Amino acid sequence: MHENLIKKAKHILTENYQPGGFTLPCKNLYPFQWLWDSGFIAIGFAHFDMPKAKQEISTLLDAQWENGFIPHIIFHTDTDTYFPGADFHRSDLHPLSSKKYKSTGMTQPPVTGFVLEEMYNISPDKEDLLTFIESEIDKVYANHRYFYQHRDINKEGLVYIYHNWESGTDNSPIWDDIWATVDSPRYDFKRRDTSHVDASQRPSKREYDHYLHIIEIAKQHNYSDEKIAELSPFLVQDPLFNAMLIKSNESLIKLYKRIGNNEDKVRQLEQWQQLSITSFNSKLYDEELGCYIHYDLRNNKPLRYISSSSFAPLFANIPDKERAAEMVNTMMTKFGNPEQYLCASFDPTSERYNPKQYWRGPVWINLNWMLYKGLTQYGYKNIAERVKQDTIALIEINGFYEYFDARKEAHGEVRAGYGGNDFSWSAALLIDMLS
Ligand code: 2M8
Repeated sequence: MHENLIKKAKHILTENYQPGGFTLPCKNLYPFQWLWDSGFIAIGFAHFDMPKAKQEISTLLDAQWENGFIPHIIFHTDTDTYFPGADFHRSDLHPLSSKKYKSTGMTQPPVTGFVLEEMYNISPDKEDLLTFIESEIDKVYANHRYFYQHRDINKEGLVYIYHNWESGTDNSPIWDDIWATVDSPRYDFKRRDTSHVDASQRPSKREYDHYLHIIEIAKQHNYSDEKIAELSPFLVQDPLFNAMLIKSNESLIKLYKRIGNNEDKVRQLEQWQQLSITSFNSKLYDEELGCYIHYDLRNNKPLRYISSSSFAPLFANIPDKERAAEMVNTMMTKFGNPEQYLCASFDPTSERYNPKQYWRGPVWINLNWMLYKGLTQYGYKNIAERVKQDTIALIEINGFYEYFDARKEAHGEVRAGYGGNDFSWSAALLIDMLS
């Protein structure tokens, strides 16, 4: 079953793999290495080419800074086909940044811990994988220590993101409330993304002004975490980001126990984990909406919107069974109309929903993959199966696009897969779902 799809998916990953030991998210559109893309890509490669899966993670972790931080883009080449590139981001401003690689000064959802566990579970050769994990795991641990030391300003076990690009869900309508409070300058710059894909499917010029403005503030302070926490107009506790950290904590605990002789680290991880889960459940759950939401630390208020990020905590085992049932009910009521594919990235009943525009509504395969795993874990077999079948259908009808229209009626004569084509994580995670 689906042999041709799997064959095509493997071909895409292999084609996007680069001599530098990493994989492009998508040719032309994203010409470097991205953090969470790399994690998902490694899971895909693990099914048919473990050396590449390992290399992907090793290259990513090789770009880690001395303080444990892992950047969101690693600029392996000098191409100027992406904006903003290395010269804009200037990672060299931070005293502890990598001397070997140029990068951004922001990060992305911390997936690396659970990716190592997924690779271990996939591998037929457990001994070999454990040796690999032993060589890399302390770097991931150092990354988590960085988060708890520098990004948890209230010491409550919840870390902040200071830029929408750190969330991975770049132009989510959730950020509109924040942009309304920021008076960013109007910059003069040349976009590159809109020369590769349709501008109406990407963020607006004004949104890019905000994106650049926050980076300028961070650069003025040499990417100091303390200064960023004090000055960034964007300072958010994101349920997707924090759920990834919690999921990865859990994986690190399991893997360290398997390796043995790491009691101190296990104890520390368990402490972080307990505080994080408790605060996550008390601070980020919205009883009335019946799901998790974002918290705006800068303006001290919850951002009460439902997005696919609201359900990611299922993947990280965060809600109890009763709460999980409420969440599933919210999801099916708002997103589960049979005329729609699961799962739109933003609440389809909201006036801010846009089914074609990037993170403002379309379905994304990485979120579907998490949802599929989370629902399965909590025993929602039928809904999990629907997420899986919808994912397969979207790719079968359109190809391996970056994101997809959630409305069934949109698929037919015209293509309703958007953004870049031959997109790596769509390929990688389909391989995993079908294996
Ligand atoms: C998108 O983000 C980049 C900036 O990081 C961009 O639009 O230029 C997002 O979808 C992000 O989640 C993803 O990691 C990246 C590469 O696929 O593209």
